[in-house]
Amino acid sequence: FSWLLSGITLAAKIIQSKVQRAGLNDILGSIDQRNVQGETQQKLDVLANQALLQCLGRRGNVGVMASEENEEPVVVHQDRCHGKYVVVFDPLDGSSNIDVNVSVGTIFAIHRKISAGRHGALEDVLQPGNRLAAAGYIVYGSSTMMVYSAGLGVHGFTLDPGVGEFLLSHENIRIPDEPRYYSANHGNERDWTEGIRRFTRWLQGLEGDAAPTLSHRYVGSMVADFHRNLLRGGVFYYPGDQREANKPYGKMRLMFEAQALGFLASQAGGYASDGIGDILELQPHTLHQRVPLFIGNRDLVEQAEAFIREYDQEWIDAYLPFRRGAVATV
Ligand code: AHM
Ligand code: MG
Repeated sequence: FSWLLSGITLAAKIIQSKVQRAGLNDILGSIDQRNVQGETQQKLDVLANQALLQCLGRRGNVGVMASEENEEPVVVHQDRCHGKYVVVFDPLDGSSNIDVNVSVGTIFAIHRKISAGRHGALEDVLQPGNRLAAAGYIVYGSSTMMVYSAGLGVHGFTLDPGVGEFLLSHENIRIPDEPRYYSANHGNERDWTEGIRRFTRWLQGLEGDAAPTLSHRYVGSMVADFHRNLLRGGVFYYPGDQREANKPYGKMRLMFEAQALGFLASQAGGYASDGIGDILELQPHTLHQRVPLFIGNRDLVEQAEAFIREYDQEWIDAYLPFRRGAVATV
């Protein structure tokens, strides 16, 4: 297992060195074009995907990989004794922030293989989050940090650029009892349901009782938003809203984003929900399926569920067929 993890940390180092030179890469890219290479500069998310596929594909114990950048899972080893693990990843989350020098991240989740052969690849990937063997993320911020759990608490490792290794810097991270931040895209408020609007007002101390009165912070890279809230306490939410493109299930991906971060949240004493129940109990139906997401301090997430139950019956009725897999998300 540590051999597999070292594949992830190697890919993370490759990705971070490219992220750090993102602005310079554009300059080099234009030089490349003059050299008549015939190759166009690859976007960082494609490079990040390649780094993970190559570093993990050569680890003997990875049987199947699934990436947000690939339509189908990639089968590496068919037999279980050589490829007993399944790795699911979002190579570079927060892509819209890459070009403007704002933190981005890599998210990964590791399952045990359950099928016997090639045709079971999708079955191996589509497992609920409560069966995860491990999950984590790397945030490429002012420093590069990997936060990881194999089911015995959450630990943070900071990349020491001098040594070139991830060193244990945050042992046994617990989400603080006193939350400080709420994180959501307020630009979408006109398309939020009544329950989400009221929940937001409650977080601001404007609605109901026992309101926490939080500050608002939103990076727009979920890894960075989650990381801050994990260390300081708070809630991130991307609800299902009324916009045509993502009605009624929102934007986040269950397999590539919500499961891994939900696992980490619960390991740190927090909770992740789709607004109805535990994200980790959801049976996935398709690889790229989307899901509403509320994640952070347990009491805040449960309060979101309560507002939804009270005010959003119409949304619940529209969402349940997607949750059951009777209708696929796009
Ligand atoms: P991406 O995988 O295409 O980068 O999209 C995921 C990102 C998350 O990191 C972030 O929380 C969210 O999209 C932001 O979306 P929006 O710009 O709609 O607020
Ligand atoms: Mg993403």
